[in-house]
Amino acid sequence: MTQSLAEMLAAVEVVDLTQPLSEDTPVLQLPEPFANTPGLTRHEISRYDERGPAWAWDWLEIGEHVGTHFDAPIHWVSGRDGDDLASIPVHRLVGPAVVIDKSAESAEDPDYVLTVDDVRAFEAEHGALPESGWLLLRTGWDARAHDQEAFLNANETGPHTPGFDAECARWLAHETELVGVGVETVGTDAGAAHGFEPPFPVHNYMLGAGKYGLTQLANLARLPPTGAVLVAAPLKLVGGTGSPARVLALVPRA
Ligand code: 23J
Ligand code: MN
Repeated sequence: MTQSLAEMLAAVEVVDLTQPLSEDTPVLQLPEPFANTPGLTRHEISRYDERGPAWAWDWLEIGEHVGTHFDAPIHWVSGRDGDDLASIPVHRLVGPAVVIDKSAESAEDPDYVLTVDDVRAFEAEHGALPESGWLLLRTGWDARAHDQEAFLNANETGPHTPGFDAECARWLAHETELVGVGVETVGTDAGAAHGFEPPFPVHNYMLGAGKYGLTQLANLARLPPTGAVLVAAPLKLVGGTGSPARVLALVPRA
């Protein structure tokens, strides 16, 4: 007997992949001479007071690329003719997700980068990467997300956070049917990726191929390697290059 969608949902756990967004949310720090994004600042409009006796509300000052957020193709020069946030077809915001766990490797080496061989090894065990799906890279970096310094992990030589090597980024963009990659770190590229060839290869290749990025994800440890469905909900911001997003996963109950 076929199940209704409502019956199927009853057999699903909803996992929140979103980090809390506040004034304390860590933000990216690009080196000189690049401009940086502000984090969140809230401005009070009223607090049940003479400015609005029965209501509280704020207005927000925030960069597009703050906290758990979505990178649209036009964020990068390679994707400048691609979609802005408002143009993304919504069916591409819901899709199967696989999780590759490199948390042990990343604890050992904060500059750990995923390779094509790593993805091939994952595919040999779990099957091919999903069509119209997401590759989520688990690194354990979510445990640092409450602390800007630990999260960015920078020293004299720059930030040291895990990611993807340039060839893996190119291959995921051009030789797979993925719609995007998601990470637990501050950006989809590794901390040292400004020095990769090309620089910031995940941004360059994925956004250049009309694909997407998700950053600062939480709770990837609660997802199975395969079988979850990801729902990404960025703002429908006209001309937007990115936006804070609520990201959820639907996971079949054991
Ligand atoms: C601009 C330049 C470099 C990077 C980024 C933004 C991001 O990580 C981002 O949030 O898209 S690495
Ligand atoms: Mn971004």
